[in-house]
Amino acid sequence: MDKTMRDLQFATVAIHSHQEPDEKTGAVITPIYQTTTFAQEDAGKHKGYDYSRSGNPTRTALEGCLADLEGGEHGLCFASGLGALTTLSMALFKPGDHIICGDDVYGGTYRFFDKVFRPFGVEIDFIELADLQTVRQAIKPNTKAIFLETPTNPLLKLVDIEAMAALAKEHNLISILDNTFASPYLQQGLKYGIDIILHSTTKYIGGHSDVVGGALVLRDDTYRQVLRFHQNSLGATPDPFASWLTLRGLKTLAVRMKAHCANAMALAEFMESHPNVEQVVYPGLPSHPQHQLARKQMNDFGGMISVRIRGGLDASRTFMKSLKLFTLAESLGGIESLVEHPALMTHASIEPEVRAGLGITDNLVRLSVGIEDIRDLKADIAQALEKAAALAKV
Ligand code: P1T
Repeated sequence: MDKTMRDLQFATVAIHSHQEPDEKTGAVITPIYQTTTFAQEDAGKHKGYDYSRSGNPTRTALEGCLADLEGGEHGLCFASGLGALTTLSMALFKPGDHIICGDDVYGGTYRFFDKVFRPFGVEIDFIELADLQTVRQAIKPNTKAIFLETPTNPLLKLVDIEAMAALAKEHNLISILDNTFASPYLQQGLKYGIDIILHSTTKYIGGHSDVVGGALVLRDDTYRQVLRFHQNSLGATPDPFASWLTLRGLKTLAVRMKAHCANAMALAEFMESHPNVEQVVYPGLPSHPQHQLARKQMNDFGGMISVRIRGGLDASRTFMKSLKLFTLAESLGGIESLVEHPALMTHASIEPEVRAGLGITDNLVRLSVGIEDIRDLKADIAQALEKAAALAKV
């Protein structure tokens, strides 16, 4: 972490880390260095930048700020969350290696590991990470890493970060945490011993549903060189404007997360008491089986809720279509509320029998609760549940 940031609070770091006024012009906001290349004084002699795939000052500001917010040494940004995942995977694993991955992860993460990386010769096991003994038994001589999400997408299951990082350390494995759902405001895995944090910055970090991006944050120097080399060699890097938009979003992460969490908590409580809802899954509810773990490792409970609507697929479709403020769309973490159907949308690339085994049922609906006024969101959910209930009764 940048020494000057060490004693400052999260919201302050988000606004000031690596974002000093521009030395040359005094511009208060980090400029968009919209250039592909940089003049060299002599062949090979430059001011630290030679080509924007390899590095760009706007991206450097974002990478440094993210590293400080996660409490890490280095940040590396990518064109998407999957760009971060594929670069990390190509850099750290080779055919014959074995990776343990949580069984409930973003559909695109599953698809990459299962359909792209497995044929490449890397062994992957998707397993339930809640039980440490199961994970222990899955470790083989060629196991190289444990990859986890917490809270998971879409079932909002929790993984004990500290226990998983300790287990990885004990067996000399790399621990990688996809922190997209929580964001560094709610959860910082590096302090629990995780080696590498992954983000889809498309979500809470960007926060406005207007820029796709990804990031890795490293606890220390161990993987810096190999990851920087692959970041440049594979080329899945963000352009200067994407970096700038993400940095702009990041500045307000603290205030946005507070509002997301407050709204989600209120909606989760409201839906849990509604007769047309079969189950509400939200880490902030005492009914969540890992509520205590959430209290331990998260500062608050996040903006994502999964809910099972009474009446099956038809009632769920009616519910989603009847919502007026929640837009039916993939993605999450923006200021506006979204609703989506994991089985038909974000997790459709997972085989139906695997999905069913996980509990991604046809009546499971995922809400990304935005920061609109809670009274409007509640009214919207109430009227859509009434419509779904009317259908369920027919
Ligand atoms: O979309 P991209 O920026 O490439 O990030 C992929 C990704 C990685 N990790 C998690 C936990 C994610 O949720 C995602 C993307 N997720 C969605 C698009 C979604 O609607 O769930």
